[in-house]
Amino acid sequence: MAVFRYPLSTLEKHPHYDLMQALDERPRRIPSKYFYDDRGSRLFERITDLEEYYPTACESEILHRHARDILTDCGVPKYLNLVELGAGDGRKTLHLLKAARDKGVAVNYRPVDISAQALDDLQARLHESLPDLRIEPAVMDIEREFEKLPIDPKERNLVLYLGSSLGNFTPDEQRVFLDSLCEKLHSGDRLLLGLDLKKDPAVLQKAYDDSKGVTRAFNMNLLERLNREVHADFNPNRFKHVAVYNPSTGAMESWLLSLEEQSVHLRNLNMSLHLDAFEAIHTETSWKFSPRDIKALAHTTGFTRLASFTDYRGYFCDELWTCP
Ligand code: AVJ
Repeated sequence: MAVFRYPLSTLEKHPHYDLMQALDERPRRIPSKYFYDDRGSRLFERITDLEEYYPTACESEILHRHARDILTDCGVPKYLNLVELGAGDGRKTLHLLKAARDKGVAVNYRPVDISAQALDDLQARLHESLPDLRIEPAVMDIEREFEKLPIDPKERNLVLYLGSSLGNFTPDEQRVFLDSLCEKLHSGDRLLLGLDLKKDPAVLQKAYDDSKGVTRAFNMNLLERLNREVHADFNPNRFKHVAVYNPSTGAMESWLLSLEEQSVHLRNLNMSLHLDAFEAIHTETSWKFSPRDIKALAHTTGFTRLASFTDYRGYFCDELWTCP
């Protein structure tokens, strides 16, 4: 389970503690946050440009269409501390930033991301469209540095957690995360939460195994990253990208399946893996949500739902919540 608390134990402070633990579990895992090194973040941006990866287009449509409504539902404050978790390239957020400018809301935009490269790209891009924007990026692993989130106790906060990134946590982790966030926010602060809705698995399948192979490359990059970062000797050709919908959990799952029996050595971690033929390493679960799931999630974590916005196909939704 991800941490979301502080201080970390001595063991947890090891930079690859979570990775070593996960590789030792059965089924073996690589934590999903490892996708987002600089190369992985760029690959993810290419995914978001794919026709088949609908979530980004849907959420962009929602934010474009409803940016003003969202600010109205935030009470159109004079000043807004806008914290974005896992901001990535920030393209969707531009709609909200422009609406704030047009409404005279002074925004301090504080994008948080695990990739420094992604934040540099974002800053350069935003500087072109909104040269006067006040922006304070922060490189951060929100699982391990939750207490460092740049929430301002003296100002109105709007936290953005878009793209259904929450869906990469297990349901238990989702609740713990939202509980902790609600506790950290003040009465009247807002959360805009992007959630991918349950839908025909055929649509999901194409989104997570696209015809150009970008998602495959994104998944394989995990192995290449470990080769670079901890001097492992994975041979990506000996693995297969597998993306499947699990109807019993209502989630998409991504795996790296070993095509043969093999041993892999991770030199800097002092660790060897023996993989059987067709043994699979779990790399990501992308939970999908039903309207009932969403209601329950808000209810059990102490948030009040203010509004829900969806795209024309009804594939995705952005939920605006507040803490009492
Ligand atoms: C945007 C991080 C939630 O699960 O859909 C895209 C990442 N993985 N294609 C998702 C992802 C494979 C993604 N998140």
